[in-house]
Amino acid sequence: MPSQNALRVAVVGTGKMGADHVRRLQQVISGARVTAVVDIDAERVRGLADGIDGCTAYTEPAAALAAPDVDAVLIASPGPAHEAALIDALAHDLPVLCEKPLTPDAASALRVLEAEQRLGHRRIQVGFMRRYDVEYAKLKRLLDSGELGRALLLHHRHRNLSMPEWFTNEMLINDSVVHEMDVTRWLLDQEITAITVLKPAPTSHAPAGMNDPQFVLLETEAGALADVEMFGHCGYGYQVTAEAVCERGTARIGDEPGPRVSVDGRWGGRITPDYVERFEDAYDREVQAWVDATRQGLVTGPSVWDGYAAAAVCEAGVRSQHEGRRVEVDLIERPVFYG
Ligand code: ISE
Repeated sequence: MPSQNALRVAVVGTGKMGADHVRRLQQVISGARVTAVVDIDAERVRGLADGIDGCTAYTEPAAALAAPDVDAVLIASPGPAHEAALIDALAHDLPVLCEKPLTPDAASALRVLEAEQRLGHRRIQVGFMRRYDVEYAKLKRLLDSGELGRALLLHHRHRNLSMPEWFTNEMLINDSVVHEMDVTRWLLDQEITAITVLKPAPTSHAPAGMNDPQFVLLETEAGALADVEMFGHCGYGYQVTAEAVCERGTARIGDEPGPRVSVDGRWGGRITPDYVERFEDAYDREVQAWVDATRQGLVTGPSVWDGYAAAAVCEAGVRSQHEGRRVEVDLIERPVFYG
């Protein structure tokens, strides 16, 4: 909850995710308050700022980032706007939590990677919030413990009720499957080396021209495989699951968040409608961790390297989507700076 010497945050981009982060920072997170909101939609941003004590509305990120009452930045604008805001935040040496994707392509992600290295210390955390989901975190600990042996396969399912009408085929990779790219790298501690995107006959519920669902195959440096069913218009709810197949056993998450209700001769449960609700706790934990670390002068969580590596896989994925073939991922060597 906002307090006197709380971290003063500028939220850049106040669409669905940005507005939810403003609410979160004001009402859920301790040690932070929102002092600036930025959006090209002047009316929307003024409306938001009017409801928050000591908060100024801006239509340009640069003006907010230069404001004397801003200590840190949360970027939730569309991916193509991230690079300029990130470079500007680094120029002001401001701590950043940047929603995924870091940037929409590998070249721009590389420019951010180089800018942060030039600054000489980490400042940016990338918003791969699934790492903060309780079940994903348990799966990570289980795999790291070695109890199940070496991981051989990951099966991911990523289903959305529907997609906004401006959502494109490429965004199914860049904005949606990017999560599975990150969790695959993170769960297995391996880079992804190649990707194949397959396009089965589309559902009649997808807009004309959209290949939905898509089936994505990721290959990793140690020879594990991960498959992703990406379904943007499943029509019944938001569902994200993962299963690891290892040498001595398997582990599945995301199936049944509960409660499992038995009534009237049947059993079942509720399916969340969207990611804001399904991953609400993960977002809370992610933003609280960022605020806590920032107040201690630390940077934790997914790094610009993680954002760049995912962007490189996305780029190869979009090429595979267009060319209908397996594409190898072109990744620079990991700089010592990123450990
Ligand atoms: C959205 O941008 C997200 O990040 C969600 O987690 C994902 O499930 C959805 O497909 C994306 O559009």
